[in-house]
Amino acid sequence: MKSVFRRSLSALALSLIAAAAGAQEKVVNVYNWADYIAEDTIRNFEKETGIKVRYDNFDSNEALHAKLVAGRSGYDVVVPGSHFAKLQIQAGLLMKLDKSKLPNLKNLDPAIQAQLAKVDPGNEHLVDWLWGYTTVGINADKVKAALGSMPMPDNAWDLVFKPEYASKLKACGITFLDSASEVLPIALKYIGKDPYSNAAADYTAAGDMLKKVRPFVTRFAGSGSDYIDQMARGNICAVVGWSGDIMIAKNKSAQAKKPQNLQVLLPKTGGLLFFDTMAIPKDAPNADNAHAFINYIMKPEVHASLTNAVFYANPNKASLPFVKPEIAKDKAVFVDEAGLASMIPPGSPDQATRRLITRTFTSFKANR
Ligand code: N2P
Repeated sequence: MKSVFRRSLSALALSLIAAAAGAQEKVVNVYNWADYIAEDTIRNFEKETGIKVRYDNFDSNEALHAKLVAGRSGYDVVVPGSHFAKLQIQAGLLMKLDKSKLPNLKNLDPAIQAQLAKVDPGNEHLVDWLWGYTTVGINADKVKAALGSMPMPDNAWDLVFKPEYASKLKACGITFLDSASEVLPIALKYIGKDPYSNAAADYTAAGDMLKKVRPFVTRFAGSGSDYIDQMARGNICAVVGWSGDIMIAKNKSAQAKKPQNLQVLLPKTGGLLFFDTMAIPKDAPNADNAHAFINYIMKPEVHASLTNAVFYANPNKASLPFVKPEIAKDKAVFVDEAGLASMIPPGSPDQATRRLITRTFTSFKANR
């Protein structure tokens, strides 16, 4: 009896030591956009796998890109837009995925995989997290009141790019995303240029157009700023923002019983489509756990729960039965063919062009 007791005690001690050692190793460091996950995703993953998640947010593709270029970010999973991921693949900053550890890849929609294969041939590095578009969102009641007798423009981008409209909306608030790569392709297309032009003159023209509305832009905001809350509180009239974020704000305002009539518009000259992708940095300290995390996200119920929480479409065909019906049929979330055809596809300008883009945006922001 005694020796059995002793043996079980030492077994207990051993398993405690193993658990402590295991706990030290079983970590995954995830770097993602803010407001882009369900409330229970991390908790459920931790419970199912025993891997602890350290979760941080970045506020733009530019910020994430700079971190990856600098190296040793310490992250195991990052979520760049596919167009930035293309540059990161080319620069050798991302690891090839071990598909034997990603059995749930079978759940993904071949059409989305084909989209991503354009920037990642053979789908070797990237798995889509969610997708959506940068567009103009409005507080319809406030815009109507601010415009008075002026009818809504035919191209919704006029609201934020044309002084006649923007000057009227200034008082109720115009917010732009604080990211050059989000605004410039849209601005170029709006003035009739190639959204990914590499001609300096086109950037001058886009800068001139933007300069005229600069006095009416009340704020620049990144992912993780409080712009969703500000929309939900009715403090923003028009926003150049991300589709799902605008819907999150609408939903929040309804939950707070102060519903704002927020609408995601599909402007004539197009929103800017994005596919945000999970990838593993080359120097990730916990690559196995990163694979476990990516595979977990691709479970049908999990991918559906992300869409249900943040109103972005997911790439997971098998998840559709788990997506709330009102979201599954919402064309602002799962954009239809015509909507997609109107959009600016993601693009990856070369470095010299990226400098032009940044410079144009910086002087727009600084109003000089
Ligand atoms: C943040 C969503 C970011 C999408 N809530 C932009 N890639």
